[in-house]
Amino acid sequence: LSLSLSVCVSAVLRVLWLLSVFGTVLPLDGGMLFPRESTSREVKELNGLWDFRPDGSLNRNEGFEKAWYKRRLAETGPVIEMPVPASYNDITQDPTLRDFIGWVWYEREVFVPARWISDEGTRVVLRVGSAHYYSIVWVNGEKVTEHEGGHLPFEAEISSLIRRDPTKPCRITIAVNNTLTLETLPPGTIQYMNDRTRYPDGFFVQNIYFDFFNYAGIHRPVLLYTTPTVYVDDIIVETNFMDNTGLVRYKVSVQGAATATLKVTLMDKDGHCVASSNTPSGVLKVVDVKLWWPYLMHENPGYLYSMEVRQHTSTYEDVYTLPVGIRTVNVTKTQFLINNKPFYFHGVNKHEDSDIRGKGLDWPLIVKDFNLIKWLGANSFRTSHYPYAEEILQMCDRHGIVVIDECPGVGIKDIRSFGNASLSHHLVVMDELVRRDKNHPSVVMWSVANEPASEMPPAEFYFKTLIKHTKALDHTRPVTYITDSNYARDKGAPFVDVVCVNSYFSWYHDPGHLEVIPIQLNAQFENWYGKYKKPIIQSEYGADALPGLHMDPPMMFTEEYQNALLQSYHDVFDQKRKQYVIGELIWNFADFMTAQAIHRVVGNKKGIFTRQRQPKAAAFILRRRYWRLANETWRLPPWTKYPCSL
Ligand code: GCB
Repeated sequence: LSLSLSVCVSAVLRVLWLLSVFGTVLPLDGGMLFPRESTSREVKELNGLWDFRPDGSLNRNEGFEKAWYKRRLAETGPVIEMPVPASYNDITQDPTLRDFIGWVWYEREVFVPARWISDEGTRVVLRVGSAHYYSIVWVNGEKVTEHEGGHLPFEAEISSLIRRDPTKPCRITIAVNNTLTLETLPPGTIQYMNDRTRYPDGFFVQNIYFDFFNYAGIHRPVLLYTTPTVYVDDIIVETNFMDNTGLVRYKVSVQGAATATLKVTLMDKDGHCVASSNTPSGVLKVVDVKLWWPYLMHENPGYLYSMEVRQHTSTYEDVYTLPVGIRTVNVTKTQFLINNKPFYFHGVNKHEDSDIRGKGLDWPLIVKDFNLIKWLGANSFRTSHYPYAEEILQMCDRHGIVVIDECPGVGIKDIRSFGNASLSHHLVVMDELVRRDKNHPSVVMWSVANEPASEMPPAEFYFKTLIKHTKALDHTRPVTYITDSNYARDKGAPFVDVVCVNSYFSWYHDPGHLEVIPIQLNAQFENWYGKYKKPIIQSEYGADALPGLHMDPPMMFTEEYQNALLQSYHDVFDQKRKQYVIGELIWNFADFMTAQAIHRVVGNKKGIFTRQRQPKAAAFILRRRYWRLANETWRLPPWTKYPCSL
């Protein structure tokens, strides 16, 4: 009976899914689809060396007072060469630039292809992948846009501007300010030290409440791209399946014309059309669907179809192709289901962080990290503590690496950061994040914050509103935030779909006492589950280890201690994962830079890899475990490169 009942319930749910109106609300202007080349679109990357000038004036305002954007930056004063994308902090030998707070100015001149200028039917868009944190952009001295917040893209159409004087090269000036306030994400405060007997004139510091270096600059590619003036502005897809049939609900928005003819074609990997339509929204049915599966869960993980959207009017044609993975995500009281099968997160927490580049997008690093993730047998990561580059999510889509997508809500510790201004900004950041990442099959859950002071009274309203808003933006994915607060006092936990807990037993608490782990970790899980009856992910745990430092019996900071701590945690995970623990994410994948502090020896050393991506002993412990977990759950057949020696 219960079987036929559940079949009946799921049939009803599927029908409801088919009938439901599109739930996704996108209040922002423009869809900001990832720029891709096609027969109707061109992309011109502006990466490389830009002129750069920090505004070292006392009030950091000279650039605006003297309107540096009005002429070439080199004419305003001394400039240096600065690579884009990259953080500027570690590029020079100048400690004041490493720790600089305030406005820095970037400038680059670019020749725009003549056809882009002469063809009035071409739209030219300037796009910045991300810049930390507040950015203002001018083209030929005219302001074209400004954007608050790092980690997410922004763009401006500049067609008419560059057409004004076609003979001139196009001068792009970008001013970026890394100052954090109580109302930015992440929050911070500026503290002026006015005691002249102790500090030099004008001395101030940026206080932050998070544990990574506050890298700044233009972190992701800057580019120009074109579309026709009538263009595909956004595509939203939601996927489902019924028996062998895949269902792709889609909605296309077109800008620039009241009517346009559309052709939507879904193609498999071999380029064969599997479904098509000519309406701006609808449901495509895919017979004998190949679902999108996580790495190590299927012999063909990360299967992607291509959705070609071709729209034309009598004069314009635009073509945009979106990769589409067909999969479902559901959460029960004790499980996380992908394609209706229980999924256990065995993965890592990462950072965008590396030598010299800081947070700048770097392909060799990205590919190396994916190779390490797969070597490790990890099936997932969390974008601690901010959205990662879209290019990284595209890799996740292709490789089947599951992502918990986190917004930059890290370090919300001050009660003043729970006010209306902070909340409104946080909502906008979620709008921008969901707008950017909604179509990635790898993204299975949103995380709206990391370790906020969630026991403070205003946290209840704050997280209720934030989580509700995120669910209204995207009803297909669960929402969480990462907590380290007391289970009994946590104000936001009632609203999350999955409880994500960070804990550092025998490290920050009871340092050196590994023997407390079984009892404390067990209590942690029982308490959270007992109160909320929601599945739990151990979203962080770990210990610092200096590579090459050894002690037996283990002592803190040695490789042995990191190993022993991990193994004690694993013993408890193994009991609880049979019940309601649905994942474990090590803190951290690799060592990373932090602010200077007495508890940090040139950065955080909780990586299982060094910052240069070499393994510590713990990497091998984790590798053995992750492959065993994958094997136990899925009985990996010979198609996986299962390291037999493990
Ligand atoms: C945490 C934070 C993370 C830190 C980590 C640590 O709870 O979420 O940002 O880096 O602990 O190592 O202290």
